[in-house]
Amino acid sequence: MNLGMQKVEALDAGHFVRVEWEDGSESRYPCVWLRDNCQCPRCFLHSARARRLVFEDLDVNIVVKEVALADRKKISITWPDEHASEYEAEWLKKRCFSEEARAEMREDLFLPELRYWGSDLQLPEIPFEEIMCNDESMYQWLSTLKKVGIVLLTGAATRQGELVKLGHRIGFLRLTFYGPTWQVQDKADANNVAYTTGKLCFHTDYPVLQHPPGVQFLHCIKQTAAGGESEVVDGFHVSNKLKKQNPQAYQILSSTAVDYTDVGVDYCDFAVQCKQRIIDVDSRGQAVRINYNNATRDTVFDIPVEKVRPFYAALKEFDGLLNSAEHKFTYKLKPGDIVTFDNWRVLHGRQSYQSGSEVTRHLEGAYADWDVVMSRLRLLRKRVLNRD
Ligand code: OGA
Ligand code: NM2
Ligand code: ZN
Ligand code: ZN
Repeated sequence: MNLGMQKVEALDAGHFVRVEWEDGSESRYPCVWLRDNCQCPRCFLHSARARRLVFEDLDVNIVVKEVALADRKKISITWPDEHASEYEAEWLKKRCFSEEARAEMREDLFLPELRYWGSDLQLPEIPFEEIMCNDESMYQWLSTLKKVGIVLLTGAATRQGELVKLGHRIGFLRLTFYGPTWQVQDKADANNVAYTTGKLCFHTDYPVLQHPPGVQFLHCIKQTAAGGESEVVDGFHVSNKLKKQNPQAYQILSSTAVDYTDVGVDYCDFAVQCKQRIIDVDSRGQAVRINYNNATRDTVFDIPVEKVRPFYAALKEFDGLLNSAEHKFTYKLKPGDIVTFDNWRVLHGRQSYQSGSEVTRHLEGAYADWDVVMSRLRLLRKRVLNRD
């Protein structure tokens, strides 16, 4: 990382700057990018770590007037209008445009590595107390949550309010129409199927929101004796399988906009509508978010009539794979457990249980956004790996 530079030169009539590193490797930087990213106080506000330069002042055809090695750790550039810029070796090296350097930076910033699982999942567990008071454990928790998609926190108090504490530890929770946190229990005139004793088939929460919550927490406060078991499945793993086994079904689910609806009263009154693809994919066709809740899928279905049956057939294929014994993992929450999972990746369900005059099962739930969780993860990673 502390590599110096041994040579610097302008190329292509001043449109590029080429740096030769001490190990003989080279990097090329477009001059428009260098000018855009001048780090001087006129161009860059260091207190905000943000660009001051306004785009209208950037000449996209700019060329260097002069470029020189200030020392082995710094280059200096003079621009045609005599503006002077300096760039440090380490700063440049990290921003090299080579495929390898960009991949390294991407991994550093987004931690994209995923570990897929099926019924063989070894549910990662960390004591709640540990993550609340130890940064290293907190880092272990969030990095595993990102990589595996699910972590069980154990030994929390069996009363409401633990998730609010967890939220403060991360930063803040995501408020929705069901409140800052919400109580999963059998309710009279339930405003959501989750608030009954019925079976919940595999779903992701809240696809009716345009930006569904990225992370979900379910804290078991009370567990019923019979029934109420939890099920989870790795939606990305199953999507990969579907793509291989039935590319046409995958194509339909990743392109059809499905209507979702949620109307009622809770934190306040609401009438939410949204169109989501059940499998959201990136530009390479890789699943990046599952948006599937059979309960809130609207009766309104805004697609041409001849596409309706093929859509149901495709969804049947996906649902069949989700529920296959090789893919799903079953467990039962105990009072004091908090299951934390990637709500964009992991689908969850629960077995039905007996209703009665008393509440025999009570979970407190909450959401967080991936932006907030990843932000905390980056900060912890820097601190834990000692890279401030
Ligand atoms: C939910 C949910 C799971 C459970 O409330 O959305 O999935 O075990 N609950 O009750
Ligand atoms: N609850 C659990 O999409 C959904 O309706 C998921 C949300 C009610 C907050 C359930
Ligand atoms: Zn400048
Ligand atoms: Zn749910």
